[in-house]
Amino acid sequence: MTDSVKTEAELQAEAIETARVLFARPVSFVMGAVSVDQLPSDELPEVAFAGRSNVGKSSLINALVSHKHLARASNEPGRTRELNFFRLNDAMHMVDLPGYGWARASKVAVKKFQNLGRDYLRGRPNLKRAYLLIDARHGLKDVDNEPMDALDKAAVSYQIVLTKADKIKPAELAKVIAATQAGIKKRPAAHPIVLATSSEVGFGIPELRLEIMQTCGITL
Ligand SMILES: Nc1nc2c(ncn2[C@@H]2O[C@H](COP(=O)(O)OP(=O)(O)OP(=O)(O)O)[C@@H](O)[C@H]2O)c(=O)[nH]1
Ligand SMILES: [Mg+2]
Repeated sequence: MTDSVKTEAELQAEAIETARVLFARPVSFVMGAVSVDQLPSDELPEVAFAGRSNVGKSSLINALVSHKHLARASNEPGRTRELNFFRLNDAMHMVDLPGYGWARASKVAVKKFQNLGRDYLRGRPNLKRAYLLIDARHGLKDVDNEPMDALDKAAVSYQIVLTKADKIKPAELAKVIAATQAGIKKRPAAHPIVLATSSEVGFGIPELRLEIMQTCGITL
């Protein structure tokens, strides 16, 4: 018998493949909620994508499901103003949140959709994890402290995902990852590992799919 025990690397490759299959399953837009009284049912496990305006939240959702235009991405900051819910394989939701730190809108309008994101993050029982996106070129900025403080205070698990990794050299990326990991060390609700991605070239996307699948407890 040559029924060999699988190596760690083989198991990881299999898990990555299962996650790829999950994210190739049917995905649909459920709704855009403009208030927290309108959210869809909270029966399915859910993950949400938060971060500064223009950091690449909508693009990342599109990259995960290999669709170009499922979530509306745009160069115009403040594109996403609602909580946009997407259902994957009738098994989980992904939520595209409005961005923060966007100066070029009326203060009242900005506050309204930023409060919406904050209220959602604080009060959603089926939210398994928030992914807080940070531009790999810039790393953590002061403006990112507010959402991290709120997530720590509400004890909502979150993980930092660097975006637009294609825009910097690998050596710089390694430095930003290390600096970001150091920057969140004392944050109680932050996952210690910082992931790096590029929606443009697909870097880090298979690994993020696996993280999300495991976080939502999905098996195929
Ligand atoms: N080079 C590169 N560009 C990216 C990447 N991800 C997003 N972008 C670009 O960044 C811009 C903003 O992307 P969005 O996905 O719309 O950003 P968002 O975070 O959803 O923005 P808001 O909805 O305004 O909060 C778009 O022009 C994208 O094409 C990436 O990985 N690499
Ligand atoms: Mg968006």
